[in-house]
Amino acid sequence: MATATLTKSGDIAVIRLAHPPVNALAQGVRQGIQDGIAAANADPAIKAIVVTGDGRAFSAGADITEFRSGPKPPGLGEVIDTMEASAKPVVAALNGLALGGGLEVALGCHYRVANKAANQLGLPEVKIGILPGAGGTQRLPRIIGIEAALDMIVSGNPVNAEKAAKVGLVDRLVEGDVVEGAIAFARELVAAGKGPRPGSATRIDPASVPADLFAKKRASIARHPSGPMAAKNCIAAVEAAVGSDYKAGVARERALFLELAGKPYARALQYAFFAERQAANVPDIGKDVTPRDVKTVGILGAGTMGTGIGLAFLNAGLPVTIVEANQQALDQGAKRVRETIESNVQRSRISAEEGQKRLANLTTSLDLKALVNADLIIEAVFENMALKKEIFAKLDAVAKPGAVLASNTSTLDVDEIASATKRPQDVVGMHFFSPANIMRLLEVVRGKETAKDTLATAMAIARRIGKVGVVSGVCFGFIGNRMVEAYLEEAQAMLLEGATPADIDGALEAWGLAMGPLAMMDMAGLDVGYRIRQEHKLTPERAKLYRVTDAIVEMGRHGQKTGAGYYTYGADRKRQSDPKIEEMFAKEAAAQGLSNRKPGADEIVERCLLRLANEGAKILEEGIALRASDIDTIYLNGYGFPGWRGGPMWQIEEMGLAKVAEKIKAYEARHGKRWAIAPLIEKLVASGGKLADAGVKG
Ligand code: T1G
Ligand code: NAD
Repeated sequence: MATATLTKSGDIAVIRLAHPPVNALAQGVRQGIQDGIAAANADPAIKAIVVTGDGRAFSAGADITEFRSGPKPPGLGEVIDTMEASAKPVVAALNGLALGGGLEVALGCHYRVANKAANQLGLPEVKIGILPGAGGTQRLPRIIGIEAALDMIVSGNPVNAEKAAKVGLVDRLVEGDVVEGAIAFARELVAAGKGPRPGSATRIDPASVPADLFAKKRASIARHPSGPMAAKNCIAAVEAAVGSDYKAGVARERALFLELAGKPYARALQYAFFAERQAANVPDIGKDVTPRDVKTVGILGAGTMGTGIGLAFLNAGLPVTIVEANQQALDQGAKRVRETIESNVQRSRISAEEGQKRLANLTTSLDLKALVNADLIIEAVFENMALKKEIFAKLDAVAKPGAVLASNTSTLDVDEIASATKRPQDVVGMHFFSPANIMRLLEVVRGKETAKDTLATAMAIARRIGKVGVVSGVCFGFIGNRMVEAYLEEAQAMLLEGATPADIDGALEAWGLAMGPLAMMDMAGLDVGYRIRQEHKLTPERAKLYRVTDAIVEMGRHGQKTGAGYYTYGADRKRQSDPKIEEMFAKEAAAQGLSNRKPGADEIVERCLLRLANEGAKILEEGIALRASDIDTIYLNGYGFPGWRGGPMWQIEEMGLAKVAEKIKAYEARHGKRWAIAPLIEKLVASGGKLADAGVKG
């Protein structure tokens, strides 16, 4: 149900937006506001109007699900203009988040009152590839000043109620019931004879704006997470507020909005928004499955991952016990955890009190028995099956009944690990990404015997610690790393064809990836892949592709940590091309009889992308991934894939699967069977189907 209701509290009318869960401004809500304003103005007993939201939000803005069908009248801009034109003062009572169109509604009110629950007030439209399209780019600068408004609109980041009060976005902060507070505020206005105060009425004097403000902002958005369009148009819209009257400014805002709406980058970002939320739905795990209660967390191993995972839980307020086999490793790991928390305090990211709380929540031990009370135990020891099985057998003896036993393995078979226990139903993979306290992705690996409530617990805890949980079945590398294998392999092939590491990384980074494949390998450590290749015998074709990279590792060049890998790294950690490496590839190419065809930037991007997506399609068909959008969510949150490109699966769907199939086959003809097309793509081409419909529903 989407509506806005009108009630009366004496001489004050209260309009309440009601559209659970976050009062998105669907048609019924817009109509309700418009009707409410008209009714309140028509009622002589009413002196002022309060607008608030039902439940936990004021409003999360325009209803994104309406974007595809196009909005029905009344338009939001029109509704807000009606509100602002009210002859009786309108006061927003910000009872919770107000984002996008939600904040624009509040800006259309003449005054704003908030309590602490209004912890997210912002215009995040840029994050979904558009700009505030209901007057926000014109009213916000008039109300809080051009610089603060420009920052909020271009970053899309919200402010909390206190900050909002400081910049003049909120007129009064109240404790307790915000509607009561807003009613009292409205009565004071009436008593003082203060009427409407339309935000749009102010004129921004061009002389008050720093001369280089917009130029500087433009220079700062080269790699904006929303891509090359939205932030640019946001800046232009705010610029249009300077010196102009509101009407002219809003006309410019509209034109700039229309340049973005429905365009590929915006559609990709909106798809990504829903894909992320969809990933939380596991079809056979309904609301009837209750996640287990997690109050305390145990972690095994205080290495890179164990400490990062520990921090992720401490940051979310959970008590953590880290158990190690080695005193020195334990001391070092604990030190790293403490230093990270202390540096967060020093940089004012958290208060000293919060820092103390987090530090006090950390316990360390060399004894597995310290985990007897843990509700969730995450193993992050060396990547070795025998060791992991030994540990899970021991955990089985120690952990309390019902504890969830998770492994952070990146490649090993979770079913085999579970078989070391008498409770395989309690075992699940929780594959964090490094650095685990920062990266948002968590692959939740569902074993053959993983119980539904075990899986539900892992997914719920992911959300609680601010991660995006995505379910994967068991296979080598799970979803993300299995795909990355194909991608890295293609990069090897192109190095042998004469592209330099800088050509490959440069092409992909220019296309939008945070980091190209070779720089990524240098960062992760070239020895990591080397060891995996040694353990799992490669086919002769693959071994040939990796010959130079193996030689680089054998020279002691393990990447950033040794100061050299594909690139060399100076004290500033910036990568520099190394002709020696280029020569090594050229020599090997000659030995293999390959001609130097030096693929260009477009081909580099296309081949990397198609290898990723082709492997993704295989993973989808095998049921390892539940849906194509889950695969994209993994790439957007764990692999530096830009949101405005939607993800590898979205990309090939956009290209058109028939064309994609043609290209893959052409590459197969040129490069051989590593390019074998995923049967699913062929099937979908034949049936005219879509990847989006290929996985599970729900
Ligand atoms: N439209 C439609 N559905 C929405 C929605 C929206 N704006 N916001 C949230 N939902 C759904 C969401 O899909 C999920 O559904 C449920 O609400 C709970 O969300 C003219 C152009 C508000 C911070 O970009 O950032 O205004 O999965 O799980 O973690 O200028 O949702 O339960 O079926 O995310 O507490 C601008 C987007 C729109 C805000 C809440 N607004 N939303 O986070 O819960 S454009 C945004 C969010 C605009 C005007 C324009 C977050 C949240 P389901 P959730 P949460
Ligand atoms: P690491 O070498 O940094 O740390 C492993 C730690 O485990 C060491 O401190 C070691 O002393 C400790 N350990 C060994 N045996 C133990 C035992 N019996 N009991 C308690 N502690 C013991 O390794 P890492 O990079 O943190 O990787 C850990 C796991 O996480 C591996 O399975 C790895 O595949 C996985 N993983 C790593 C990454 C990454 O980027 N490093 C990413 C995702 C997953």
